[in-house]
Amino acid sequence: MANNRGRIALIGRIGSGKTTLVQCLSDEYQKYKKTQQVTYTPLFLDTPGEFVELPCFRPQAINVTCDAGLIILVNSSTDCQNSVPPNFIRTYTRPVIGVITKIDDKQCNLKRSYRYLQYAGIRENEIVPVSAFSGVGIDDLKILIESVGLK
Ligand SMILES: Nc1nc2c(ncn2[C@@H]2O[C@H](COP(=O)(O)OP(=O)(O)O)[C@@H](O)[C@H]2O)c(=O)[nH]1
Ligand SMILES: [Mg+2]
Repeated sequence: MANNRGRIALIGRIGSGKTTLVQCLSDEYQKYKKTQQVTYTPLFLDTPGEFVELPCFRPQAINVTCDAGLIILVNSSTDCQNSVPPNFIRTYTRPVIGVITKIDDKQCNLKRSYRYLQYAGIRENEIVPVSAFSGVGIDDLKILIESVGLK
């Protein structure tokens, strides 16, 4: 079984921007591809949105990501639905940070995203709003990732 200590795992609803964020952080070409399975790269562990959206898959989500060095819970600022239960991140013994995506979008609602991520148990100062399209916030995210470190 692969050891994920050196990887950053991304979880979040379908379409929240996890794969695009991985590509952006990896400076890869942004090309849309639905994640049907858990995808491993040397630094990232990208998961399908079904993992947090469907309660029956949630144990799977925790299983494959619990030994990651860092977990990023992704929330789209355009998403008016939440499927992450209260204090979900308390299940993890590793650091978890929150990322709010798509802040370039007209439908962006930052306040709602902060509320959802804080409801999941993430502290306000461990949440970064970003746009993978414009690049806004990506440097702040890199700084937060480095300050938290891969534990
Ligand atoms: N406006 C905007 N759209 C984004 C951004 N990041 C991702 N998207 C779009 O959101 C959709 C879902 O992105 P994807 O990365 O596949 O989400 P995933 O299901 O969480 O992996 C795609 O159409 C992306 O182009 C962003 O920063 N801004
Ligand atoms: Mg994906």
